[in-house]
Amino acid sequence: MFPSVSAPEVSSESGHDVRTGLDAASLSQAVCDYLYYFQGRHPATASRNDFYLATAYAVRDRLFQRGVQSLDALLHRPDGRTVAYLSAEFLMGPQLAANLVNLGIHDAMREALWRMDIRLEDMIEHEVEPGLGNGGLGRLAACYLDSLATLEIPAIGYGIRYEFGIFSQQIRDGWQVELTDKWLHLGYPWELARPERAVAVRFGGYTEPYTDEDGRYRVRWIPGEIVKGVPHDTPILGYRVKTCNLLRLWRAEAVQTFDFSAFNIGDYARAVEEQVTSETISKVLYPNDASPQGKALRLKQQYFFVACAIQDMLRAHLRFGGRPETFHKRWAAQLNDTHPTVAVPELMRLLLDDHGLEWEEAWDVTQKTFGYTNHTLLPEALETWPIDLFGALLPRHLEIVFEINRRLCDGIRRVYPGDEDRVRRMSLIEEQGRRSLRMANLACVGSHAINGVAALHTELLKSQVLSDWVAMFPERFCNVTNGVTPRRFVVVANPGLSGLLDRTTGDDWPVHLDALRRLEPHAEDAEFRRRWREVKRENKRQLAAVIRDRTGIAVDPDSLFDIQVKRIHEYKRQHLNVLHILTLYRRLKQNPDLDVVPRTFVFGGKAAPGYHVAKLIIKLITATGDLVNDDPDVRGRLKVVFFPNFSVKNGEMIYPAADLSEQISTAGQEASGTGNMKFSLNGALTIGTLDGANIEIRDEVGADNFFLFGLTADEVRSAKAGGYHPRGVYEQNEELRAVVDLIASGALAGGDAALFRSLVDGLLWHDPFMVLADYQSYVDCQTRVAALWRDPDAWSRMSILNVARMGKFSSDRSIRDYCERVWHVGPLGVPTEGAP
Ligand code: T68
Repeated sequence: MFPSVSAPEVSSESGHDVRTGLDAASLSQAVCDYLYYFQGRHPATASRNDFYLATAYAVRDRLFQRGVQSLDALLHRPDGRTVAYLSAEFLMGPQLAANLVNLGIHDAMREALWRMDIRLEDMIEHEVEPGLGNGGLGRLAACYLDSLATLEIPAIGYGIRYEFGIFSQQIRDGWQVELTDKWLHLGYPWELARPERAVAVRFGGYTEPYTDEDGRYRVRWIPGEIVKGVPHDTPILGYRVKTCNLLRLWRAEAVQTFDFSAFNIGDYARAVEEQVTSETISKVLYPNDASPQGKALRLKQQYFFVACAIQDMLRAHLRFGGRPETFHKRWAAQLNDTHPTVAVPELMRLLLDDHGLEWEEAWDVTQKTFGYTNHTLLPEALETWPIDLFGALLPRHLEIVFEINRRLCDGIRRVYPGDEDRVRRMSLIEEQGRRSLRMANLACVGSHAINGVAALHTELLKSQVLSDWVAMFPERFCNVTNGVTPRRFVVVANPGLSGLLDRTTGDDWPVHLDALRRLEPHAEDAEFRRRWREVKRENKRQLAAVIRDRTGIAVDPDSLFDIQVKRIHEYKRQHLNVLHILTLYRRLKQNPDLDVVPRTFVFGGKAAPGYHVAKLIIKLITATGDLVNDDPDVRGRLKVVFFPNFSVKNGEMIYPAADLSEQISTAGQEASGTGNMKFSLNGALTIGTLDGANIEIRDEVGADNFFLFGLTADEVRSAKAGGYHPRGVYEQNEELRAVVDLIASGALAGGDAALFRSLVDGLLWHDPFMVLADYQSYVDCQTRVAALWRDPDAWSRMSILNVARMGKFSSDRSIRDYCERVWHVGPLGVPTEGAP
């Protein structure tokens, strides 16, 4: 145990202390000291980056101080579990402003920097975010870390420290161009490398049986390659609490930097070869958010971070007196989708081979340790690994997987004698085509809890994708609807609204989001509505300035800001949005004096580099902008903007400026969505389908305060089963026909009718996401939106009620649900009912 006396006390607000003080004087001294003594800079000649780093280091000290004390408290508690959130992605976003807010020193730091003639806003603006995730799944992991710390649940996020995160997106000639991300370029001040905590990870080779001293049959794994995992720790402080958890990301390095035998004979290139191949593992994030590519390097990444994490957890457990067979009493590990699922055979391997447990005991520990969260129903997104590839990389794990499968199949046959079809469906091994390992099945069999991320999603999982698993293990299933952190997405992102909320409802809403209900009576107060609009108007003005700066497009802050930002995917239907824009455009062309509501359509989001249709949709959006924005008949009433490089940082600017949130996926496709929550929490009204968490948002805010359109998931299914003919829909709808023809004509492509041909043909002949089927309902709904917009008081009233009723969608509520339903832990790891 660490002696707790050595830990410095967290100082009070008034204590003037360079290391720990939270007052402006201490902070400015700390920043200065970093500049001088750590960075070797004089304030007079220091660059903006120098100041940013010094500021970040000063904040980081105060975080780590709390981190050390949190760890100390953890080590002294008698029992209870720590949560390990295993995720291949953590999309953390910028750290400075969020940490200042959580520490409660935003104003003190502003003052501290001001004394040095530095603006805090410039420091915040300067920050480059680590884009170590693709989208919703990675951002959810980050929101959950924030809530875990805020709820004072001991937790650690385990993942990969990619050297290159998600690409940075530029738009050139209307097309997406990918540039390498350089988040480490100027130094990343929030992390601390811990080379002394490095672990070894093995790959390849072969296994061999042997008999141990007690005459027991054992297996050992002789690896063909060993790589070092070096942890890099980022402190995760909760909001206005002392609990500070860790995000521990692993970087792959060579075990020996030089192969001296090669070096000595003069082959320098070969000497560093091992280093290069080892480091490749954590080099780059795969930029696909849906269809996995089955690449060996991706499997290596998955095993790499999982092996590091489990070793780290087991080491801590044993070091503090735990025994291998009580591992699950100290750790609750969550699998964020199937990406970390190789953790199941890895824990089995360690317990069996390294610690000599019997199979049944090891399996019991393993199942009690893991929970599995599914994030998608898309069949193409369910991960599988070719058996030959898996076995070549992880020969011992394959043996263990085969044994898990043998026992699983025996179990199925016992419960369903003669039902070989069921055995085939539930088997961990897909035997059709190239034999492969089904990771979702492995996650299901290896976990005591399985959850979807919104009520509809969990229902569909249970009735469709995982129905066999529900039949056999009904008690494992539960739903945990996603949530988002109101600290980052309101307090940090929308200070204008936060201030108004504080003054109106009191300042406890960031941690008790249900307190926003207190806003409801104010919806009837005309003066309050005016102030509400003022906040929104200022956020829109700021976004308009940024849009002008980044795209050259001038937009009117008084127009309706109609926004769709998320990954580009056919199921998310950005092209349905475009069809509506073109409908309005055509109406204006036919009658330039038509009284339309001025709108600014903003799109943002990245397309996977190999997803051609998604990239074509981006081009369609920018081409629509080119057609519409400067058309004299439009007279500036419609503007279409593609905001480049959507990221957490850009999102923090965009959500607070939205009037209308586009959540228009085909019903049954979007597992949950979390952007829907961020928009609504910032006062945007939602136009959406009955999909994912939209359903629950609508339930909470009230059907009258939500613009609903489109087929339901059931209707989509029966429409498809009954033979859906999009061409027929097109032929029978004159306006739809006209806009589709407009796209097909080449009018958006400088006369090149071939450009959007594949997109148009896809819609007319297949339309798997029912874009045409939902077109009319969507356009009609948009007409209702426009009508409401003309009544600012009615609009504001609805906007206020939306915010007031969003309490359920705090990630704090989601984390409480996980604690209760899945992890069985409480604050500081105190066990709750049902704990193993
Ligand atoms: C998203 N999934 C869901 N996946 O699409 C979204 N996938 O509905 C949900 O709200 C969110 O998860 C959180 O639950 C993703 O974001 C990925 O990013 C991804 C990445 C790699 C491989 C597969």
